[in-house]
Amino acid sequence: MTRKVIVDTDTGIDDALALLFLTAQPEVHLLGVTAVYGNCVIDDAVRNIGTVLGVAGHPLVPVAKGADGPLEAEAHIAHYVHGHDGLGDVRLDRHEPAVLLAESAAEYLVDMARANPGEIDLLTLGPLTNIALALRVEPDLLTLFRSITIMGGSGPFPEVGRSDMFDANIQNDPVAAAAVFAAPATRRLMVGVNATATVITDEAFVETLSEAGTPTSDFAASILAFYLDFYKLAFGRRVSPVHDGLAAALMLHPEWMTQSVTGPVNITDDGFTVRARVMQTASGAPVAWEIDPTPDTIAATVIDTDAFLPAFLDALISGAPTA
Ligand SMILES: [Ca+2]
Repeated sequence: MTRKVIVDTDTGIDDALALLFLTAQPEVHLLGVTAVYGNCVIDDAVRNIGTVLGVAGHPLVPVAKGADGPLEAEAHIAHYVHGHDGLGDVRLDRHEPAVLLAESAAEYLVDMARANPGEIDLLTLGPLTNIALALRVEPDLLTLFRSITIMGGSGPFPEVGRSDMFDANIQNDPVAAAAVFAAPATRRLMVGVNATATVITDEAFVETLSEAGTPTSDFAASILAFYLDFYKLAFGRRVSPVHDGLAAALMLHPEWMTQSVTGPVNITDDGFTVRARVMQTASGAPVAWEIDPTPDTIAATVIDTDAFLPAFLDALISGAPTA
């Protein structure tokens, strides 16, 4: 079965890998890509999409430019994570998309959803600003899409004494996130940092990519090296979580999510960090306050890493299937 997919991305390093993974899947028809600020500034996000689509062998996929900052407050650009250009500062030959649409990302999302009701899977890999802007135009946007898969959020509350990784996509635009998690949706899947933090690539993974020597694996290895250098300060070793690649994979393969929880998601701000959480404790009990009863979101909690990682590696090596 063909899967029609639109990706909204702030095209940093793990976003690039997610796009390479998707374009390597024979069943995926990538209809378009929308750009948002986040891992880098918006113009770099657009340029990085053009560059990655070129490497992936899909240079003619349409691209729409979106928001350059959150609905409220200032953008925080993650240069220290993804390099100044968003792709680890290793490419000198980045280029604009061959097909850059005149309409905005939000307009494109509304038009595509209305023209293809129930047919398109939407994958979001950055702050949710473009989706929130589209919801202002079309409040039923997420019921017109076949599904929305969100890289972002933190799952249910953790066990006492444990904490989750930084939830950048939610922290960057909590107002937009609140709108997206409150909207009616056909199927809404949260692939949060609670899940992505458990799936890592390491130096051996990068070495296997380098040794394969294909256009996509060489590119993936070069940008992943930068990412591993950032995360060494978090873990003391050169590894990185597969945030966006895992979200792309779970959109296509929900069976690689061996456990999940389902319930309303609210935005929490403890004064230190902002997150999107399923309003449940780690043991599934209700939280200790009155919640906003938003419609259900499925949140991934346990991943079949043994199924996902080899498929991810294979896709980054093989690249797009030749017709
Ligand atoms: Ca991203």
